[in-house]
Amino acid sequence: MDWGGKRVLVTGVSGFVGSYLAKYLLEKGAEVYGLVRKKVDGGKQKFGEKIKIVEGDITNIYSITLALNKSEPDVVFHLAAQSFVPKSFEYPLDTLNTNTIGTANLLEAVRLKEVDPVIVFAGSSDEYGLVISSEEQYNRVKKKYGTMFPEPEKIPELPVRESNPLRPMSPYAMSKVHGEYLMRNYYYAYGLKTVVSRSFNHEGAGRGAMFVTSVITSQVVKLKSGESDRIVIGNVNAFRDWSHVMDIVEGYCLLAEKGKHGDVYNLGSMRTNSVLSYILLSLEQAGWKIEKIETMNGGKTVDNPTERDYSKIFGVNFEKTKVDKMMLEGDIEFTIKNKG
Ligand code: A2R
Repeated sequence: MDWGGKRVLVTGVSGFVGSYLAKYLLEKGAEVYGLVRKKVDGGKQKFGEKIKIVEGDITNIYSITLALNKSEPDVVFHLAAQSFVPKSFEYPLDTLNTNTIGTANLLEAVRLKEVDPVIVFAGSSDEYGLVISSEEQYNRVKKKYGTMFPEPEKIPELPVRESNPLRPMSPYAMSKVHGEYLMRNYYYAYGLKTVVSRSFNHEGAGRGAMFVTSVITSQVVKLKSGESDRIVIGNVNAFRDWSHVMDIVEGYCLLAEKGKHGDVYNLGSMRTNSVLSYILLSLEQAGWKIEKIETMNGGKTVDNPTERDYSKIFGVNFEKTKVDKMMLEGDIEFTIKNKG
């Protein structure tokens, strides 16, 4: 799309992705309006006067209507959300209110105002929730959750396709499923030009400090500066599909241009890596070598895995990394030696 002169409204512009997206669109010549909550001055701080800040709260339909009046957008990127999964367990109603009711407010404001922008919704791969990868896992899951979840059509349910069943496992994921269905329904019911993404993890400078990649990176920095001599982290065996944030930003722009209205698209890298592999890569990049990995809380360990086992398990080649013990559950502590 030629973004030159296009009027774009970005909700969540002060957030991690919103700031990258706004910058990208400004560079492409778009006229960018950013919805920003009153207490925040993020847009101006980051983009000077180039981005047009519109004050508003997604949970308040009147402020969204005002934002639409001011911006008269050709495209809306709807990124505003409570985006942190652990917080959603603590504050499920706030999460639903922001992510689901907030989305309904935006759609309803667009419908009532009779404007006709393309609306791109930042949904999440978390909407898939529980993905069945083996018969054994399926039997365990079925025993635990009964008929609560849709049956798999095939096992393994990999790669994760848009047609996979949605089994949201957190209030955050649930709120995004509802937001997504609202988006798609407003297309079928009212003809609004909505497009939904289910984005897999995306990372880059400026990622919130509480997200796992930032937690790891800040611990590596502390190691480098001598402030600490260890990395402590839980759940290292979770696997993620990581992209750079700019790839996802470009994906959102492609969806605005080419996405089929009322439809849904995965955005991701098609590669998965474990949190442990992320830690090891970060350490390697920073010039450290893992001498030994041991459990802190007596979790199950595997002694002396070969490098081949290691590469197979984590999908990464760590030829230079010597691992004495590999932990399978619980918190772990790394004993680390300088490379030289
Ligand atoms: O917290 P603030 O005031 O800086 O604004 C955040 C905004 N936001 C809201 N904006 C208007 N009304 C609300 N009630 C409201 N609640 C939150 O959403 C911030 O600008 C943005 C969220 O930014 P992050 O937490 O950094 O999310 P990130 O990583 O940029 O993700 C963007 C989207 C989200 O929908 C995620 O759920 C999805 O991509 O993966």
